[in-house]
Formats: sequence, structure tokens, C-alpha cells
Amino acid sequence: MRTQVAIIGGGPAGLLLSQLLNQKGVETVVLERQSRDYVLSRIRAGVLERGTVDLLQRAGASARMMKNGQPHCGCYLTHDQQMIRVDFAEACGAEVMVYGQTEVTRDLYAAQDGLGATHIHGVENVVLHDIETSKPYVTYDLDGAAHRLECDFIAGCDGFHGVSRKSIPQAVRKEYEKIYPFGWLGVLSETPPLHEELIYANHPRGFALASMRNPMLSRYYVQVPLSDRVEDWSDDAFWSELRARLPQDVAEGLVTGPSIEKSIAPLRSFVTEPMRHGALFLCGDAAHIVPPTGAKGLNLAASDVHYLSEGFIAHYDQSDSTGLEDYSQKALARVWQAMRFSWSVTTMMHHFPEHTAYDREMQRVELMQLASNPTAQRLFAENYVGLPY
Ligand code: RFL
Ligand code: PHB
Repeated sequence: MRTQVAIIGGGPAGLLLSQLLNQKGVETVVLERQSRDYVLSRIRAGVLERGTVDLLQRAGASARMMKNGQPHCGCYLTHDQQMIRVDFAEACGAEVMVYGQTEVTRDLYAAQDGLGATHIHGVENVVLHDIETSKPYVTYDLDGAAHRLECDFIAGCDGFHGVSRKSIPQAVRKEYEKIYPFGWLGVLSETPPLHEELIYANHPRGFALASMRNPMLSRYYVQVPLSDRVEDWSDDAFWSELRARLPQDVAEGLVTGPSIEKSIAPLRSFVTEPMRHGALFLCGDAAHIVPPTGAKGLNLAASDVHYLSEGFIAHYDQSDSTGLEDYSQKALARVWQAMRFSWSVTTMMHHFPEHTAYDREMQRVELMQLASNPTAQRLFAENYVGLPY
């Protein structure tokens, strides 16, 4: 088989890239390890930046999002009992869209089906070959048979644990990593959300987040030690820990119910440079991971796709390869800004085992500055709604 761009991974990055390229007549084949149902069962991001919303509109995959998504003009950060609201609309004239990654993925699959795009699910043993030449190819197994996909380029959209990044020789790769000493225990429940806006809570017992998917679907998180296992947490234990970390008057309004999903995600910051090696371009979590505190992971995948799709389209339409040559540098400039924001919000909001009374005062003062200083609010808001591409 032959295509122009072989896309490894059919998560949001791979699907959105495929969609934007197919719309402009660039041929793609998406190779995905899991089944479509499995991909659609993963509960992940919930907050879309304005740039991600625009891209989904351009991709023709936004009708359900515009109908069911919830535009949010602000969010709350709490310090013990104090609620601090950051008004995005007032601080920087923009908003975010609360709409789950699962739904984004579903919309992208439907849009791809509409264009008759090629997706191959259940592939195993994906190997990238000759990426330093102009004739790269990918081999994989499907139902026990070996296959070969020839292409002009390979887009590595296979997430943090994928094969693409590891195909770049170690001597060429520079990696930056920070592992945080905790994870997030997340619960999805068919209950009305606690509040109309998201609440990020800094409490002496640890961080908590009250988020949502729709008027009858809530998403909550509490910070937990890395040694905790999901089985250690009954629903009752989760609800009582969440309640304890929220301001009392807010917690009184919490409606609890059975969890329909419960999982623990460790927190990590990670960047690999460069994001291009020969014919291989890394995109999304394959190249970088942020802790979820700033709601940036999916949004960074979208901004990478923006730069990369423009590069491929200019290459095929106008024989102009500048966009592909500049891809790594442009994408990384934005990645590092989101890294800084995600790290700073994580540091400001979590309980770190090694923190002293001094460190906790630094968190308090930073939050008080956010409560009272319009410049601090603007900086937070501009980063949260997403820096321009
Ligand atoms: P994905 O989603 O991991 O998709 C990669 C795909 O590649 C497939 N794959 C392979 N296919 C073929 N061969 C192989 N060898 C393969 N290896 C892997 C996988 O099966 C998968 O389908 O990466 P992508 O597309 O780059 O998308 C990134 C986002 O999923 C991720 O950044 C976000 O979910 C992060 N994230 C958040 N991002 C936000 O922007 N806003 C948020 O509010 C937000 N909240 C979150 C989050 C991530 C979380 N977890 C669980 C890590 C909350 C949580 C709890
Ligand atoms: C979510 O709703 O899953 C969510 C929202 C905001 C974040 C992280 C996760 O910062």
C-alpha cells in the first residue's frame, strides 16, 4: 500500500491531522493499535482553547461541540476557604469551551468517515523504516499478516508510549523531564456539576478539581500519592476526600452518585527536541506531556497539528517546504510556553511532600496576587484560554 502521509496513532492528534489533510486532498492512512471503541472509552481532557475550537470548526467537526459544548468565561481557584475567580472575558476578552475529548474524538471519526478516510485499527508491531531518506515506509502486523505502507512522510501521533519518538536516534534526541510526586484520581459520575465553572482547589489535604462534561455528567479529581491504587478508593472515600478539600459552603452543594469511571493518572512534564527527524514529524503527546493542571495536553496536540497540516498542505499545493522545515521550531516555541504555564499552576495548587511552611506561604501569596492584581489575572487568563498560534 502507498500513501502520502502515514499517520501512526488515531487519537485526537492523528485524527485531526488526517481530517485537515484529507480536506485539502492530501492522502493519509491512519494506523491505530486499539479498536475504535477502545479509543472512545478513554476519558481524558475537558477544556478546549479557542484555537482548538477554531481548528475543529475548520475541520468540519464542530457541529455537536457548538450545540452541546459549554463556553466558559472564567474559572475559580481556591485557597482553603477562599474562592478566587479569574474572569477570562474581562482579563483578555476570550473564553474556553468545556467539551470532552471523548466527544471530540467521536466527532473527528464521524468527519473522517464522511470523507472516506482510511483508518486501520488493531495494528501490531509498527516499525518505522528509512526515516532519514525520502522513501520512508512503515511495517506492521494485522491479524497475523505482515504489511508494508510506503509514504512520503510519517506523522508520529502515537502518544507518549508510542514507537515514533523512539525511532529517532538517541544521539539526536534531547529530552527534558520532570516527574511530580503525586497523581490525580479522577471520577466521572452522572450527577449535576458542582458549579457552573471549574473549581481548582488548593487545600492542606491536597489539590482537587471540580469539572464537568454536561449538565448531568461531572468530572472530579483529587491529588493522591503515587503509591495509591484505584482499588484503594471506594466511591464514598472519594466523595468525602473531595468534599474536605473544597471550601465548606461550596462543598455543601456537592451531589454525589456512583462513579462510572475511576482512574489514576501520574503527573509528568516531558519534552523531546527536535520534533522532526528526516521524514518523521512528531505531534502531540508523542513529543510532549504536561501535567493536566493547565488543561493544555489536547490543546498542544491541536496546535502542533495546525503547524504540521499547514506545512504539508503548502508542500503538496505549492511545492513550498518552508512550513515543514520550520515545524519543529514553531511547535516547540509554543510547547515550552504551555510547559511553563502547566508547571506553574501545578506548583501553585498542589501539596508537595517536601514543601515547608515557607513554600506553602509562597503558594498563598501567589494566589492572593491572582485574587487582587489585574496583571496577574490577565497573564493567567491569556495562558489558560491559549496563546495565539
Ligand atoms: P493520545 O490521545 O495518547 O493518542 C495516541 C494514539 O496512538 C495510539 N498508539 C499507537 N498506534 C499504533 N501503533 C503504536 N505503536 C501505538 N502506540 C500508541 C494509541 O492507542 C492512541 O490512540 O495522544 P494525542 O493524540 O497526542 O492526544 C493527546 C491528548 O490525549 C492528551 O494530551 C490529553 O488527554 C491530556 N489531558 C488534557 N488535555 C487538555 O488539553 N485539557 C484537559 O483538560 C486535559 N485533561 C488530560 C486531562 C489527560 C489526562 N490523562 C488521563 C493523562 C486529564 C487527564 C486525567
Ligand atoms: C477535565 O474536565 O477532565 C479537566 C478539566 C481541566 C483540567 C484538567 C482536566 O485542567
